[in-house]
Amino acid sequence: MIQLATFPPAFGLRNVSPFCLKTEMLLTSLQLPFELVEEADPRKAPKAKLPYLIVDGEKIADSELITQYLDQVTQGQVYADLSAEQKAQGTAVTRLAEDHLYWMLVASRWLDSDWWPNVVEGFFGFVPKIVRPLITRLARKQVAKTYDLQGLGRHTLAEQKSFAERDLAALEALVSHEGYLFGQTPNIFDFTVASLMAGIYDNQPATWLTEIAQSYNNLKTYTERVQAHVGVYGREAV
Ligand SMILES: N[C@@H](CCC(=O)N[C@@H](CS)C(=O)NCC(=O)O)C(=O)O
Repeated sequence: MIQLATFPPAFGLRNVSPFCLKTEMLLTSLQLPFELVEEADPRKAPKAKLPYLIVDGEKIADSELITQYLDQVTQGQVYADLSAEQKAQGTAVTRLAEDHLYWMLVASRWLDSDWWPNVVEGFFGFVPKIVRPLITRLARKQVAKTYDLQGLGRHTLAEQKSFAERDLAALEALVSHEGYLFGQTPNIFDFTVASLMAGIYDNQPATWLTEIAQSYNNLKTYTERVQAHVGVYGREAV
């Protein structure tokens, strides 16, 4: 049985990481039997990030490499019916979502001082209480450094928000009013966008990014549509 290592629920989200949720959606849509296993400490992952897949004792890390692996073992089912142009567009959208907008989701949770206590509670419950203040401070410093190196961290918050608006407007314009990115069936690229947006829309309490995203109605209904189609939701069941 395939196992998918994901974070424990946090912030009202059953599956808190967009990369983990995307992979869960993909495995479900491919109808491959799998189980979720919780890993609270990403340092235990092969590349110190989640998700990773465990297949016959072998660990495959990184959602994109997992996607390639699943495409291979299903004889090309992941990208079936996609033209070379659609694949190229999907890859470009993935980079926008995962290498740009995603970082503002991280910053809106970790680097907003009002939101930060939720991160401590949601992500660091597994750390012994005595060392938690030290460990969380160091982890936050590391995230701030990464955000700075990425480049977004060098902008004012108002400027970061304007970058987020342009990313969201691009996604809003790309996603269809009724169907999915490339037709009437969602595929891996829809899972990429919807899993990120589910985290942005449904994390509790709202972050500054949630508030900005609320006005993108098309994106919001699309995010719901993708989750409903696959039957996999980021948020916890109510
Ligand atoms: N490129 C990786 C990104 C995975 C990733 O950034 N995971 C985050 C959670 S959303 C993580 O594990 N972060 C822990 C850390 O950086 O310490 C993928 O597609 O799997």
